[in-house]
Amino acid sequence: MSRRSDLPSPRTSPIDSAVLDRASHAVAAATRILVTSHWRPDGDALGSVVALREVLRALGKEVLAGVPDDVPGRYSFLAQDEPIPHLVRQTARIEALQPDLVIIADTSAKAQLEPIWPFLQTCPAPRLIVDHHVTHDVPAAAELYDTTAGATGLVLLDWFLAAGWDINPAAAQALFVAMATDTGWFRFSSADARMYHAAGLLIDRFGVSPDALYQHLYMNESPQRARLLGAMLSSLDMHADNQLAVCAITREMFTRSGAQYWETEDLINEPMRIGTVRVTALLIEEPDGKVRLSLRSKDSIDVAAITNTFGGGGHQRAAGARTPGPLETTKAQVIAAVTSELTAHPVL
Ligand SMILES: [Mn+2]
Repeated sequence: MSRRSDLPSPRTSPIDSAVLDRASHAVAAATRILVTSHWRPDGDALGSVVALREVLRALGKEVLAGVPDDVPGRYSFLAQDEPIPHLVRQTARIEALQPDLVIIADTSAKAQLEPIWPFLQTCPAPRLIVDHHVTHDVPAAAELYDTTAGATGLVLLDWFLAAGWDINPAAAQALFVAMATDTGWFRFSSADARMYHAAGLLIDRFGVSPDALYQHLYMNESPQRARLLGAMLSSLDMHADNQLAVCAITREMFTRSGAQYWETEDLINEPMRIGTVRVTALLIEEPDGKVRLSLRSKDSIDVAAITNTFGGGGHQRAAGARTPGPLETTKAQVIAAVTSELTAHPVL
């Protein structure tokens, strides 16, 4: 393997240092800061919110950091001493704070902020956005916007280092969780050299323990979920020359396993382990009989284009839709739609 010392350091943020400085000055000028992120918060959203809370408080700022939603139980360890509040239930606290800066992390889309957007829209404080998503329709006075970053946590880490601010152990852990969860524990293509270097830095210089975090995040499931996984896998059907895996979770499986609907997160990735599989479809029967359809693709098959025909959307490799059901009808339609895409785009 050749050495590629001619390449710039993978630690380099593509954000101009003048832009980083502008964001740091916005913080320096503020005393009361509201920090928030998107609804249905994930590890990147919550990790970013917690990291900002820690770092800004260490700078002497008064900080209210919350999300417009409940925090999923798997992330509660991030903020054990002071749980992350559901901001929509805390509007009195926001009004009492009278923020002179609002920082929005891991989204810049109004639709993602919907429960809190009416408040944000009328709040006179300047807005600072830190984000890595393509959808971008929230105006801001300053923005740290880097679509090449695999996580908002990575954009934040680069900013904190550039600003020379203290990153305490809770902030370092939160940044690591943000980066690890948004890259599927450093497996997705978004886990590039810059991401691995940043993770190494958090371990080496800031004392993060990946093993403990992995256990919190991924080895912490309920027996009910394990039973649901078993039921889902026994429903596995292969189509299109074993290129399409189809699984279904019925209402009866929920009842039998005792698992909750939110515990279906990540289940769709299991059939993706099959070597011949290019697309996986998971159909989940909801309490009202409607069907939540999820599709994943390993290669060039655009599953968002397929879910669009069912009134849904998403990304090229991960998309979803809700259909009126019943389950068997949706299943037959999905098998037909995906099979025709697979046939039209054979592996070369
Ligand atoms: Mn993210």
